[in-house]
Amino acid sequence: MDKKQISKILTEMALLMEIKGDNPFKIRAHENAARILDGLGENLAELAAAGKLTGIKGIGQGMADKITTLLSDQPLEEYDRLKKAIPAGLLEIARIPGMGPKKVKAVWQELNITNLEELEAAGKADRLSGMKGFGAKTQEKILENIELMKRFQDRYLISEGETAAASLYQALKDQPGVIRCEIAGSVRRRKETIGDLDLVVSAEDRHRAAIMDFFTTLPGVETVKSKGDTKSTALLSSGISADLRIVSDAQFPYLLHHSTGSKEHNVAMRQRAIQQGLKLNEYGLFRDETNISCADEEAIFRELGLDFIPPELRENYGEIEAAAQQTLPKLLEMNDLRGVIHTHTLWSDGVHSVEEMARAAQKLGYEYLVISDHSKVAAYANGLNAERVKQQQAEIDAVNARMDNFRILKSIECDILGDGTLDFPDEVLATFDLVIASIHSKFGMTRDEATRRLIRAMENPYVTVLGHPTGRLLLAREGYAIDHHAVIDAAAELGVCIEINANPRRLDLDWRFLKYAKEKRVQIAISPDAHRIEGYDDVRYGVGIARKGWLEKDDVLNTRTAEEVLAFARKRRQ
Ligand code: DGT
Ligand code: CA
Ligand code: CA
Ligand code: ZN
Repeated sequence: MDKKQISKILTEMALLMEIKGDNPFKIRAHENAARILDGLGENLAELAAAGKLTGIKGIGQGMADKITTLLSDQPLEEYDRLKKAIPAGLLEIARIPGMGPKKVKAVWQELNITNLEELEAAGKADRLSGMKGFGAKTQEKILENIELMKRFQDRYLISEGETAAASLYQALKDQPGVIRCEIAGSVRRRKETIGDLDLVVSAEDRHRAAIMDFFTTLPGVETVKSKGDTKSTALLSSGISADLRIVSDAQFPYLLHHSTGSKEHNVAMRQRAIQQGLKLNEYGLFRDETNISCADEEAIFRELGLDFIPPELRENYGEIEAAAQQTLPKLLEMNDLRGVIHTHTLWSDGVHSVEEMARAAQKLGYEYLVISDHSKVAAYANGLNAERVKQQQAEIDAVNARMDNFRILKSIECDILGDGTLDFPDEVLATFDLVIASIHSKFGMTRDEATRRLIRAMENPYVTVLGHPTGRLLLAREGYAIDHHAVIDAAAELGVCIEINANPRRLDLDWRFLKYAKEKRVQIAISPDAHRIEGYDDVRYGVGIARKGWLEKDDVLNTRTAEEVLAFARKRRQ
């Protein structure tokens, strides 16, 4: 087990204990330990091996023992006991926004509710509203959120899908007999959420059965939904379902293309083939009944008179026409990014200091870091008032003076207030190198109101970047509706950059509007919205979304130098 998995288990244990009604100190200890592991820079296994776990502030002997047990994949008795004592459905209930552990405990003990269905039934029968701490409004909210959860139940974030797919891929690719192996489906297309995993393998016939046996008995497999010589479906313990298909190496490129999708792209490709007197399907590309041999996907596209279409673009959003005219974009790559935009530190709700965040960014090869803690109205996130802004800026100056070939830019994630004005007066805004403006409150607006609120905020000349434009939380909360085109038009006219918030829960601005933004020449920032060093990893999801939106290096603000970013911000202020 790795650090991340252990932290997840400790968090789950804290939740289980809270539902059970355990000692608050014990609960806090588990929560704290999880947080410490998340922020830990060192290698956990090495620390444990050297007996140095108790040297970490906040980790006592008892906790160190638990971590060591989990590290070595031994069963943790206390965890197993908790899981036995608390019905699993209650954990699901605890994920409903508005259902804290206290409420979960109450419905369990007073109404004997142990799963989502029972909770929904109780709500519909108006049995929740009378309970202490609930009320009619809460009941209504809970029912709404159950509705949302049911809708999202069978989908997963790209981060979850990618991790699960990558571990299957790693296991399969070196199996005896495997010639080629690829992840296909929505994960390969870098969709923001995924339904199931699709893996494709080529192998000689005689190896197929053994590869299927291997796949269906992998440690992460909970149940096998179907098993055959050419196709199997396994349900992983994470809840994600995975399809594996095995074909001959000659058929591999066609199957890879087919399984990558999207369905809409495939349909359009098949139509193009028909127009050329050909037939394309998962088994081959045929003229009459003869297969045109293609060594790889590139060859399939070439035979159809097309440039290679990167998987991210395969959504039937005009990619086939562009490939025919050789006008596909040269998509953004990770390496094009020079700086990190939108990060938080200990000054607000982040877990690392200014210097820690800066050194970590430099280590990853970045040239600059835009630190943007929350502004004062965001009290829940320890937002900065004008006085603390001054102190933070002094600290940034000091760290900048200590660092070579790296620069921290001073910024703020300034709240957009209900009327579209900003949380700081212009004199304070002027002290930042750039300003990110975001909505974090008063989501109950009409589409018109939300659009006006965003545009009014962008009209302030100190605003450089519009943060997570819709406030959506994927698979959890619908964003407020906005007129995307009007917001993008305004950004173009005003010279404001819009971010792709790269946190896999957000991925907001949605990729479906990026092509329009690009046509309007709006600059886009790829922002990890990192609250800890590990958060920098999320940039990859943002790059995936940028690529889905046809973005090239020049469309992205943080492919530019720090000086250029400063100039971009300054231009609006003149
Ligand atoms: P997901 O799993 O919902 O996130 O999305 P995908 O795109 O991974 O869809 P999935 O797993 O149902 O199927 C994988 C690919 O197989 C899909 O992207 C395209 C192809 N495919 C599935 N059904 C059809 C179909 O009815 N027609 C065509 N042409 N292709 C299909
Ligand atoms: Ca899929
Ligand atoms: Ca599938
Ligand atoms: Zn934010």
